[in-house]
Amino acid sequence: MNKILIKNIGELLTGRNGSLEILHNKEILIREGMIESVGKRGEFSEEGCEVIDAGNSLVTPGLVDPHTHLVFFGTREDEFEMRIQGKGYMEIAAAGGGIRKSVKMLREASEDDLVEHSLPYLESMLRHGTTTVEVKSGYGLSLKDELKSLRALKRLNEMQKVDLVPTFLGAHEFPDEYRNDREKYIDLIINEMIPAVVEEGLAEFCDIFTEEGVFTVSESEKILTAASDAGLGLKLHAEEFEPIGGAELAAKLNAVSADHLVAVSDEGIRSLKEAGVTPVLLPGTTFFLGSDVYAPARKMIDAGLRPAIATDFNPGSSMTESLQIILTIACLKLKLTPLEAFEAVTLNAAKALNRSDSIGSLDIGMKADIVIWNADNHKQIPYHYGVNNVRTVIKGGDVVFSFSG
Ligand code: IZC
Ligand code: ZN
Repeated sequence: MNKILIKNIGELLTGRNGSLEILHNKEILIREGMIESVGKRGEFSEEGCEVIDAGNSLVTPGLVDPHTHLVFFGTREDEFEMRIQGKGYMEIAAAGGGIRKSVKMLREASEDDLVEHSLPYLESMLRHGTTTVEVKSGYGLSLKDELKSLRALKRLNEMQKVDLVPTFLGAHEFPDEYRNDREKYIDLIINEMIPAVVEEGLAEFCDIFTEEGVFTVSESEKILTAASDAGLGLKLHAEEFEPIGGAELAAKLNAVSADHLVAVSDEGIRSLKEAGVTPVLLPGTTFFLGSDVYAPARKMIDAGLRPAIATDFNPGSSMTESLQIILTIACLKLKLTPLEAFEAVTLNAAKALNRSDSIGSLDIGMKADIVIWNADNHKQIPYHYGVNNVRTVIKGGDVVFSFSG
């Protein structure tokens, strides 16, 4: 396989001792799709190498997006307009819009339709520097339609360059046919969906929308315990709108991540820290919902947590594939420094996916997922917003995208 030398790196971001560090005047040697060595400028021989000249610009790990709902069918721009006119997310959902509208649309699509619909979004993510993406099911809400979504995801993972981490989210909402029999839907998830998903090896994680008006904390505990017993890692949509104890539940069940956390309590923050749960913050969603109340990111950092951030890419509450705009929002609204924001989409995002040993850093032995930017330093990325700052994307040692003007 190919040997690549990335030379003339201006600023290099890489993980060291658990945090992201800035290094200068480095070069990177890649072999067999992995980082073989990181050295001083001019240290490595160019012989036998494909040489990429970074031209003194910024080089970072490929970005990791640890929370998306990418497998959907059809869009919901009408709700965007309703929100501008003053309607709330939960209000639109209660009126039959929201997730349930996406469920209606997805149920009418075939597995092939889902693959075809999702592919351009993944290609767009790659062009924006994202090399690994977590993707949830959750717009099927029946055995057949959840399996259809996860099978489409498996095919997508095999047919394009972005690495996909599949999550089963059958507990995203109660489908219309079970709205008056919650117990029965929960039984269906536990006794039919989880076993089928695990049997076919279609998911790594199980997630749930634990929220006032959706799944209660005790319903969530029942479902997540069954998922954990079946061998799935755990994630929760916790305290997006109301602090009902989703963070404490995430801690109690040793979830890998607790996501959203806009309304998390101080006690919730303490329990996440004690249990080692990674917070995944979704400031693009708060922005896109037109709210002014953001997750208390600084409080979490002060408590010793290291938050990841994600796009939450979905047709309702965050219609963007780009982690770059999310970096800008994280800096302005969560008050993360640009370096903390980059750490949140590299090291910390990899941790939220149980993949710290292979992605999110450019240490020796890590996967060669690398972005070369049209920028001198990392601060320019959240600063130069609303455009694509990517110059070159390298995935597993292959150049998979180059900006051409
Ligand atoms: O389709 O609205 N919050 N799930 C929980 C979502 C947002 C996705 C959606
Ligand atoms: Zn979500």
